[in-house]
Amino acid sequence: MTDNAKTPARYTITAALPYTNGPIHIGHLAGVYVPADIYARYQRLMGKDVAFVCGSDEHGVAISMKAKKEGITPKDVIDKYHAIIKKSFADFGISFDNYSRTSAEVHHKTASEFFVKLYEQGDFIEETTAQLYDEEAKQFLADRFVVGTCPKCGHEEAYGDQCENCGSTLNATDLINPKSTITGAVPTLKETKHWFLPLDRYEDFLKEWILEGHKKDWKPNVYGQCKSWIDDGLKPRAVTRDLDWGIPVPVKGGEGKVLYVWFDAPIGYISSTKEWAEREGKDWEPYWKDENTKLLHFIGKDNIVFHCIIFPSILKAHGDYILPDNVPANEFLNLEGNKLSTSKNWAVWLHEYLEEFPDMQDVLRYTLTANAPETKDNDFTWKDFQARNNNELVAILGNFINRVVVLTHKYYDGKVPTPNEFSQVDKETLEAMKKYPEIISTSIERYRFREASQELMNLARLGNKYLADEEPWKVIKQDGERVKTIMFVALQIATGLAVLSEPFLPFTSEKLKNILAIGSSGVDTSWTEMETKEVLLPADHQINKAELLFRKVEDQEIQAQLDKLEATKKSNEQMNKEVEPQKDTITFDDFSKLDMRVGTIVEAEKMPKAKKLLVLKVDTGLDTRTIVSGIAESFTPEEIVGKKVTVLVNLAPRALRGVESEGMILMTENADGKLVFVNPDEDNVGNGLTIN
Ligand code: B3M
Ligand code: ZN
Repeated sequence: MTDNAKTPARYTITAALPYTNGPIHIGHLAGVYVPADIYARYQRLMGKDVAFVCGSDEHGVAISMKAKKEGITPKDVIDKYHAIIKKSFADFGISFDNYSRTSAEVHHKTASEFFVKLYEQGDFIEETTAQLYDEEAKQFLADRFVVGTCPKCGHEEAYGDQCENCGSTLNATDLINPKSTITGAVPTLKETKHWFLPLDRYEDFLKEWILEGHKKDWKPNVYGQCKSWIDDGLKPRAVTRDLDWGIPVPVKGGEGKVLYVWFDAPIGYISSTKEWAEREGKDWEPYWKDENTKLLHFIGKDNIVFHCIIFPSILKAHGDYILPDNVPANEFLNLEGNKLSTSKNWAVWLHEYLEEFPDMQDVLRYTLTANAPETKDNDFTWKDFQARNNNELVAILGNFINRVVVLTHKYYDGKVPTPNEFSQVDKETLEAMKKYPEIISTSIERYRFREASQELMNLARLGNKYLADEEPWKVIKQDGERVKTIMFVALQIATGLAVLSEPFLPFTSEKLKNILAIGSSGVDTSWTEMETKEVLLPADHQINKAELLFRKVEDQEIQAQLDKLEATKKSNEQMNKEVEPQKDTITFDDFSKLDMRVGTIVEAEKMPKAKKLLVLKVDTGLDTRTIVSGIAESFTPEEIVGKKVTVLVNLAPRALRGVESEGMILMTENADGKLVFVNPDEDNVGNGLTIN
């Protein structure tokens, strides 16, 4: 059934620990929690021993920043959002075996012990280096406390530890034009001691384990990212920070320093497993140390490097732990054509959804699964949500079940009828149904959840078509015996749907099992039995009354959601319109140092793998030189060749992604926020003209 050679004895399934700096939105759900939950529920149905663990990620600069912004303490921040997140996951039916938090004592202890063990084994390099420092805030600038231009892709909002645009991990000192996010100041350099994990020492191990060992079974997006980092060469990474929020560095000389959040957070999976095992009276160790355990990390694509390169290197260094068998990372989900953003409030928040659409968890689960960003970024639209609900859940699945249940009550007082001889169509329909457990299993085992959800809907389609073709409501008038057989077959399909929908639509599956009086309330049919069992729901079995599985979503409800987003858009625009304050004055002497000339763009091409950058050749009158410009999102190379532009020619050259840029093209933004060239009156000037 699966392409795994041996059957694992148990599954340790982790879902990325969300930062407690804001609530959960649909991007998190589609990328991580819904697929992880489908997988965990499925393996439990297969009778597997599963530990599905998660928890709140409560350290790191994301939390400190939120606290500063709201004028409260980091502890207030984590308590507030941990509660919101934990409740919304539970209400949404994410079936974690344990949801912990990294502020828990068990986690501080586990992470500290890990650090000490690696320290004592000599796995770290201890080094004093110059780090970015904010003189005004009197603080070192690590991680999200500093932003700057990514040296790899030119993204201007890269953090000190990572560029979320290209996924690269960075050291803060790699950033071009770094700026403090606390004060806006340009940082200075100041010496400080840290512990580094020398990732270069793990290159051979990573090559063998990932590049050779997982070429076939890891998703191409995950494998490809890993390959490019390993091919680029890995560098030592600091695993400690000069911050006041986090787990104190537990070794001599570590006073006043904390562990880097990405050192402690993945260890949170282990701590969460320990907490669970303790509560359940189990031994946690096999879940992390037994080779026969399948360890899986469900994450979003921005977390790949931490789960595939850094955490495995830490586990490897420790020596006692197993490595992940797979890291089925997803791409991103957008909302109505725009990137989801917590700070811009461009999101559908889970806790709000649950209030606005009570008892409709499965509709969101289904929409996010059917349109999951598994192989590329995808877009969530409210229209699609409505269509998935009205045209699939209501019109196909809901409609089929309703007809079966209502007719069974109408004709037989809710008792499953005894069938007569099966026709060819009956036999084919029952045979077709028996294939679904395997079809859906295969998709799930391959982490293809959208495909799996569509197969489930295909089974409902099969049932719908069967009823529409056999028309028991007509046949009843002339051939009552035939109708018994038709209804018997239809009831078998309804039972199959109750069983197979559980991982995807757990609330619906539960309701359906109650209606059919199966599961805890009566006849028992399991996923695996479905293939072999002749009869899923026996004759004479009494079912319960029909109950509404899905309701139609009306146009006004969708409009209300769209209006809400429109209001968000308006208020964001309003904020953007607020004119930036004037910068500090400069002297005339400062200004006259700028040497600006009129030039002509003679060549333009896109910088490979950089969304924003164009590489230009500009005739400045002095020479023809290369200038790298961040305008690729506003102009195509073709449309700007031949354009006259103003060039700052005496700007110190700097390398952008390995290309030396010798000057700057002057641009400005028009009232709509669109970039435009500061260009001279095109026809009347020649190259090289000095601008005064
Ligand atoms: N909290 C990052 C994120 O939410 C981080 C994941 C940790 S998983 C160990 O994207
Ligand atoms: Zn980047």
